[in-house]
Amino acid sequence: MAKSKTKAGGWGALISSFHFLKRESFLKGNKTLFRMNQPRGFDCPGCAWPDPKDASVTEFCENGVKALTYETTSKRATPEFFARHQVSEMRAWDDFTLENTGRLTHPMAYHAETDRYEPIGWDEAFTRIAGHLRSLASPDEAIFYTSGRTSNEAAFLYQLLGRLYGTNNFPDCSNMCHESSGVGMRESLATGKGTVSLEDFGKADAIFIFGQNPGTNHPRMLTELEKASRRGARIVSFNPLREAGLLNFTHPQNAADMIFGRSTPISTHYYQPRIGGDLAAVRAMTKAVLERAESDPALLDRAFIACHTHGFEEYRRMVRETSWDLLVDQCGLTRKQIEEAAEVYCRADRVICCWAMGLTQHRHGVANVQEIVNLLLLRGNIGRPGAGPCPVRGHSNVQGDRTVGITEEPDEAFLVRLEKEFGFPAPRRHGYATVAAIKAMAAGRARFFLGMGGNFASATPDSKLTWEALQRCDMTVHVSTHLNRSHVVHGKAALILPCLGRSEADLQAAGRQSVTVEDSMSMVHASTGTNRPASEHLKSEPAIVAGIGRKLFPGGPVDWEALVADYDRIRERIEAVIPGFEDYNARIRQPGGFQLRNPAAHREWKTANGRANFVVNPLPDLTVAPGRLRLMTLRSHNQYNTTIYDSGDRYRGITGERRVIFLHPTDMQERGLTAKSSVTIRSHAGDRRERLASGFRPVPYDLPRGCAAAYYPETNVLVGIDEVAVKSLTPMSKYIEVTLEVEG
Ligand SMILES: Nc1nc2c(c(=O)[nH]1)N[C@H]1C(S)=C(S)[C@@H](COP(=O)(O)OP(=O)(O)OC[C@H]3O[C@@H](n4cnc5c(=O)[nH]c(N)nc54)[C@H](O)[C@@H]3O)O[C@H]1N2
Ligand SMILES: Nc1nc2c(c(=O)[nH]1)N[C@H]1C(S)=C(S)[C@@H](COP(=O)(O)OP(=O)(O)OC[C@H]3O[C@@H](n4cnc5c(=O)[nH]c(N)nc54)[C@H](O)[C@@H]3O)O[C@H]1N2
Ligand SMILES: [Mo]
Repeated sequence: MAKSKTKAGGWGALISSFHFLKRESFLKGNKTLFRMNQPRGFDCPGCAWPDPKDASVTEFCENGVKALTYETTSKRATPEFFARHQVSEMRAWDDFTLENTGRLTHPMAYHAETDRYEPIGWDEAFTRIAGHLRSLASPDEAIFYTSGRTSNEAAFLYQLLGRLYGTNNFPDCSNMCHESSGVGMRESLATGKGTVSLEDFGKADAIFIFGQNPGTNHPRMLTELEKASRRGARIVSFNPLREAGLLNFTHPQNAADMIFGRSTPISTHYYQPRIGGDLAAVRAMTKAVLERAESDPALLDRAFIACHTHGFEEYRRMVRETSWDLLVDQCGLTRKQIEEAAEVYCRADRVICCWAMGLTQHRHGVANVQEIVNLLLLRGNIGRPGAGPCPVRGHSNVQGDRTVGITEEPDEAFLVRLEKEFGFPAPRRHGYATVAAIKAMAAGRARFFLGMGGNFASATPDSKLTWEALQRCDMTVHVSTHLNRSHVVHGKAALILPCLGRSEADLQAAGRQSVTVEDSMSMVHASTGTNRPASEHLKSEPAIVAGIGRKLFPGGPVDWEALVADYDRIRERIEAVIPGFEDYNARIRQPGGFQLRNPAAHREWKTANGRANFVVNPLPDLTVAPGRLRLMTLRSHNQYNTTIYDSGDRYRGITGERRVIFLHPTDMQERGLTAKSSVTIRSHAGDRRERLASGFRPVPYDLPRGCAAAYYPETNVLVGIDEVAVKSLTPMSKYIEVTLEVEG
């Protein structure tokens, strides 16, 4: 078995942090790190975990250090670099090599004759973009993608640009991420966001964590879990893998614990369901709760159910009619384990349920989320201190981007306010989400792609098809900080527009600007970069949008120049269009910012029936043909999505490689595989197209039989384009049916 770690943090985290600080030539005496997540500093460009009110000067984590050193690296991808390498050559490089060339320094345009990117002036770049957009037969032939690092200010201007132009084609990374949470919770509770805040973690008696690996992806969450564990709260993890960060934690900034090698146990209970088994597992828990309540009626919050909810009787009937055998068989846990988890749930007065990609990226991702809400509703665990649903977001401003209008399905009230504020007719037809955008480009129905951050080519499913789709476009444009796959798999014309990173000073006509972001718990706060920009030719994201806007709509209803001169003006317009941003400019100047009000957190239900809904969903069909495995694709400890910081995965005992597939030892034996074999993974999507990924080394691991895991984005070639979640259309990155073929 791979020697996975049983604890996170500690010296390993500290040593690794220093390694990255050194590797990226983080300057001596550089104070940048101490401005991260501070009231007057900038927000960590890593995850969306909130900053505590009393942030210590070292409110960062190992992976935050990686995210920051990645941005502040001394390496540069200059015009001289691009002159040395043809694009067809770079296309053969892996993702690490591409990004490791460092920060982009100049706007670059692709030249087909030389197969090279060559420098282009900003003005000329904006003119070309406007020219291409004008040449399209319909505004719906253009696609405006957003990744979740984009600030509120940039995102608001960006959606304004696209809607002025006439389309709602705003796919974003959220379509591949927490869309199932948003869709599920909106139907149940009329909010797409979690209802808990950081203080609630200090009050919960039990915290359930489904399908999330906080040790790697939200390391600062471990601080809250550590505190909760120390005061005796129960922490219950549901994860097919035993993840180090969910087992034990040593805070690298706690000197005594570091010196004496002490760690705090995190999970009091650890259950390893089969991949995709969570709906059955949670339903089995609600079945156990409902059965207990027959002899102990006080177990249910009957007053809450009666006054605040709808659909309880129907839900109870459905659960009663679902057999234990079916539930136990589908989730792969024993009835005893389920009863135990239900016991923890019933004994706790205040319960928080957290989740991330292990729940959302399934065909039944929306149902997974709704079942967790059903569980919470049974005992009134929402809208009171220490309790509630907590989808833990990914990108640092993915939630804010949605709040300020990045969505392919805008609601009517928003469009009406936008029209009134800016005096133009906004388009009504819903746009493409990510998967629809790929299909539209592949079919030639969309011919222009603009990416505001992110790495569309690597992050999306069905890589081969996605690459063909991008290459069919007349023009692809990327606003980026680093070279990535999306720049080398490009349209007939292609531009790279280099932008400032979060840690860099953003100087505009009115002086240094701050942007704002919204974290996982709806806190909106300012982020002010202070570093010298990586190159004098960089522009901020808002300035780039404004540059395009000026060329595309000269004399139009928006004074782009004035808005970008002083971001307070952008915030004034956000305030006018989006409810909840009253006194925006004043409130972000208070330390810590302000929290957007979530009615569901106050037991105000804005659903059509005015109640919180128990939603009944059928169990999915999770049978796989004999010999097949269920493969989940996940993140190593050394990557940020498609950005690979380094090979290896310390917590899972992997060094120096990424093309590994984690398997149950018996599954390996049955296939005659050893840790020295090399296998090709073949996926079996519904459309029966051939999808292969080769050169993977099997690694024996502690996970259930029939389950397998490998890293993203190397395995995105295996995700079929039509393998998406019901209702949210999120690609099923955690459930790919595969077989293995021995190579050589
Ligand atoms: N350092 C770092 N931080 C990050 C990111 C990063 O790449 N690097 N990415 C950011 C982004 S955009 C996001 S969305 C988040 C992602 O944060 P996570 O959701 O934690 O990321 P994944 O690596 O996809 O891990 C999913 C977890 O779900 C488990 N899992 C998989 N399938 C199932 C299942 O069927 N049931 C259950 N119960 N568990 C399952 C896996 O074993 C794994 O522990 O992190 C954010 N933060
Ligand atoms: N198989 C599989 N696929 C997945 C997932 C999975 O678990 N499995 N997870 C999905 C999830 S949860 C997500 S969120 C998506 C992520 O999808 P994306 O958000 O599209 O991808 P990232 O890898 O985060 O984007 C990295 C690029 O962003 C650029 N960048 C970095 N910082 C900045 C900045 O400040 N400004 C700008 N303009 N650009 C910047 C850099 O050029 C870098 O190359 O991937 C999804 N794809
Ligand atoms: Mo994400």
